[in-house]
Amino acid sequence: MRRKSFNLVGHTHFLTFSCYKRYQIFTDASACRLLAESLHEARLRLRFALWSYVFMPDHVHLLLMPGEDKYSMATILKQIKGPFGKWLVEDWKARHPHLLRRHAVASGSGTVFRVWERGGGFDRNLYTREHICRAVEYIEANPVRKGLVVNPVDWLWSSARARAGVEDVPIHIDAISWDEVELQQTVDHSQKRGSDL
Ligand code: NI
Repeated sequence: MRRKSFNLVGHTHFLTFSCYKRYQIFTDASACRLLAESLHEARLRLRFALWSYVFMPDHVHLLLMPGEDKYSMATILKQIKGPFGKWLVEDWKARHPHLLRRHAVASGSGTVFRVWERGGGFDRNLYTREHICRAVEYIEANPVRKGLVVNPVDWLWSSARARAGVEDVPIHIDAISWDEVELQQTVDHSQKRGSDL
């Protein structure tokens, strides 16, 4: 992680991670479906709530709330990104071997295929209504800012459609637990963070 984050109860995490060398992996619908599947399985296994997301061509934003009191963002990220990476490499081996070449990195005596940028990406703790609202807006407006669509709901791979009530969406989102968020605003965060800052 380039930015320190904290595995604190009741905190929302705003995650950003990018494709290796910013290659545009997610212009391919089957890559999007594989990431959706990986995210779905991680969500079932680790019981986090997904509040917002967008798959951009070369990066991903997620806003999630871990469901367990004891959680590790490193584990959550690994379970989302890891299976996807393996499946994508298998898929490309069969369908697009030429695409795989640019992801090949020498490792020891062999070759590994790098799908994600190294370093894990960014992880920000959010714990106020204002910051969470702003993050959702930022995430869902990303395809509009990049000129990919006119309205957020026009982008298939974001939570904007589900939020607008569209039922046929590839990934369902969870309702934001505002009660939990409000509760967090009463906690003194500077104390909890301690010397980590
Ligand atoms: Ni972005």
